[in-house]
Amino acid sequence: MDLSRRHLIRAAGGGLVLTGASMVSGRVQAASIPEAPTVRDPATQAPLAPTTGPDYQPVVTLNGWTLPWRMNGDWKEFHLVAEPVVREIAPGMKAHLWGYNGQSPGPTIEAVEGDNVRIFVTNRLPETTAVHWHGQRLPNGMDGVGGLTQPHIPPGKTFVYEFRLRRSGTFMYHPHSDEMVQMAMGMMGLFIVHPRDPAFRRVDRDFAFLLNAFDIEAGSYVPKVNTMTEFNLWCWNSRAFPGIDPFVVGLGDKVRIRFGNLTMTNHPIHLHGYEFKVSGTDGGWVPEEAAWPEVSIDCAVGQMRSFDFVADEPGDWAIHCHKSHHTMNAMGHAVKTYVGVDKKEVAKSIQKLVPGYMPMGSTGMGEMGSMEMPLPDNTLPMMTGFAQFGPVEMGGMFSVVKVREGLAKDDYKDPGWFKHPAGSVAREWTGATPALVRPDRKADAGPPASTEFAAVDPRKRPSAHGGHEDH
Ligand SMILES: [Cu+2]
Repeated sequence: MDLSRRHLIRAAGGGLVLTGASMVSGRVQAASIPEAPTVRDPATQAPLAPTTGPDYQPVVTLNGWTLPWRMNGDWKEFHLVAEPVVREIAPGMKAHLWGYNGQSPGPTIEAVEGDNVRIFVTNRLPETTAVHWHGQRLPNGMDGVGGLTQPHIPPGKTFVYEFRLRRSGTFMYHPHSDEMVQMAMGMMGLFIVHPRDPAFRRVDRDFAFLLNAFDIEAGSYVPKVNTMTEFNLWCWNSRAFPGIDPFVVGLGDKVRIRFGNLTMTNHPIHLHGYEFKVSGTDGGWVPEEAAWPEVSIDCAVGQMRSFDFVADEPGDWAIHCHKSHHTMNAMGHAVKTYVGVDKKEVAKSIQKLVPGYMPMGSTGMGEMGSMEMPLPDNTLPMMTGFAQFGPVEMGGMFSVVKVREGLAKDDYKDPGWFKHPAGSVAREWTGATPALVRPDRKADAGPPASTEFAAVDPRKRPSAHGGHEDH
């Protein structure tokens, strides 16, 4: 039997991905390990549409890719390679991490409820590893807990995991061997199981990412693996804004966004412009009658959530973690607050000692968003990114859901910035303004200082001449 044709997987972009040793006979193939494809490009790769078995809408892994597989009899075979990788966190910064098949996170494993999966794991790390299939129902010996359910996988060895996918849903994989170090180094991946019934809670666009965090000092490349909470890079799929790709969706599309949290703290993920419903967790589907509407969904450590909405409002809608320190890149938390402090005089004295010293933050930190400051090697500005109206002043866990009319079904290309209908953008008021400054202020006194604005006490009745009566 010529198996080779069946092992061609068609990428949605039209490209063909050849997986496995498809040029050899079935018998040899059955005894061999499938190829382990590698991707290093940090851009979001086209999803892999199914060519055998039930149809499904493939997931788009944000700044990632789906692992090709081969069929071997009744088994869907995958090959993960645990290895050191170099990951660009955002343009201008690279991290030396550990991951799978050339990338952190590893490639997304995608299959269908009822599939028999055989996953080969080769260890190219300098220490032992093991892979836990988070959320999957499986025989205990396939659970991947080093020491407890299997021997740790020594460097250079390949282990094989075999189990049947009993239910559909949003799952992940991560090490359970020197777990703290290996997850701090970026080892993790998504495991999406589609329903056997192609119509079951189907959407038009399905996105997935993992929340992860690193502590990498400016000028260095390797994460500090002992950091517990004070991370300086808050990432989605080991990328930080502006390195995170947009979620491109067509107007009217049914959209699902799935995410899992492998950081050390919770993240309230907030989407602007829509209400949505949580459709699933790593425990399974939330019955439709049990889901309530939300605009933010908090995800605890080790949890996964998927939420669904209909994209009926065009625009560039922000999606981000609502902890505002998590939409910042590397920052010094020890910096004092200078809001309201006039540092002009003291800055002059400091500049005599430290040439090039810049006083900052007297009016807030927003000035950093538009400033070109020299940075140390291999780090990211704390707040950055530009859009059509100016600096976005963000970093970390931030991206944009771009909802556009007339997109082709599988078009995930960045469509650029939203063209707002005339008159629909917030604008400067140029008409008559009610008295905001003290009535006793001279009209030709120039722009008012903050102390010259009138404090209006709503409990006091305005007097006939427009000011306020004191009692
Ligand atoms: Cu967060």
